[in-house]
Amino acid sequence: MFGTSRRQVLAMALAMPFLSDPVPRGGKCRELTIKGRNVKICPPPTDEHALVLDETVFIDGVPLRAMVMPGGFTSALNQHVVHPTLLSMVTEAVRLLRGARLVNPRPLAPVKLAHPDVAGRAGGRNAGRLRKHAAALTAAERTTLVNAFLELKRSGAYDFFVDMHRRAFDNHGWNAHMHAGFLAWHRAYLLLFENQLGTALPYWDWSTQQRPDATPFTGDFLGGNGRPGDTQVMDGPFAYRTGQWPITVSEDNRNFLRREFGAQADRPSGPSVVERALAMDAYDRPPYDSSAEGFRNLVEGWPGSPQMHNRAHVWVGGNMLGASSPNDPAFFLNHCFVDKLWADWQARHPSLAHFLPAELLDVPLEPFRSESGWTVTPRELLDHGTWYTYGGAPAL
Ligand SMILES: [Cu+2]
Repeated sequence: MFGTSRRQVLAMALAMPFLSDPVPRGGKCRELTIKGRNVKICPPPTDEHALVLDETVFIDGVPLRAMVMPGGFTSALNQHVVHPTLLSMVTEAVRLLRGARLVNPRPLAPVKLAHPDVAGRAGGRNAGRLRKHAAALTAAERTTLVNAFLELKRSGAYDFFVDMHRRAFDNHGWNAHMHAGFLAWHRAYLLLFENQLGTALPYWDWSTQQRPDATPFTGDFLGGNGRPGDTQVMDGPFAYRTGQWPITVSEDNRNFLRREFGAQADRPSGPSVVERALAMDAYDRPPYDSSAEGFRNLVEGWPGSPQMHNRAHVWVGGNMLGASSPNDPAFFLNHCFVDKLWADWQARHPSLAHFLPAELLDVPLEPFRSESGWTVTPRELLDHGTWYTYGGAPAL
């Protein structure tokens, strides 16, 4: 037997304190076998600012990108939950790989992207775009949207967006996650993406649309759940077998879209959590990370992890768990709803600061400036209405 029993793992953890310490220090690298895979765990660098752990955890010799966060760790394979120890993080990663090979792809060469028209907003390409509730799209609108996704994939631009998000996992220039910048970064990301798409993104209100076989997870839209075993999505336009949606930028060598509804969270967050978030009296508070108390952190989903945004990723499962989660078009419908919640929170609290910390308000967001020449700051993004508006839920 190659597998490691629970008792063996526990015994090893006790024998190697750095495997079970929340933030381990010192000691030598250790090797162990989990489900037949060779796992090496090295003590993280002692530099407190070295939050990204590139050379700390290895599966069959390939480094698993990981980060230290308050209360534990997170890895590129399962970015939306806190793992209390390095050992629990890597054990989960091995399980998710299901025998696939971990890979660390090189960054893709930047693709030339047209950017949103900042100066002439009123007449810009985005102004007036209506982002609808996913269930309010007509059949023709769904077809237009699906075809736009497939065309972006065919052109290579889609995979560049996946890569941009994958690299943002450990980008300290502008933190896209576990940071105050989460909402502004993703608002910019969606705008740039929508601009290439040429049509408005809809939003998936996961607080009320929780059925695994209903919008947006139908055969004429995003397709449904993955099959048992390898969790491969078999229906809809993004199934690998259609030949139109090969996964090329990923943490591992599986080239098919995967989903595993409900495997790690029984259902997405409901209306009461949404209401609690909308009632919060601050956009964000120090230390502006995954332990902060405020709207941004609750909507991102770290308190009571996973909640809201994180929980939608976790509920869908498969590709949605990792740093390259935009591989699943569901990513964009989730983030569109998260962006709408920010707009809803702003409308409910007109006198509060709509983005914090103030010193980042006028700092251009990255990598949008350096990689696509689009200079945009959180301040320029605060009024979403200059770019697009949101439609309401359809009447039942
Ligand atoms: Cu996300």
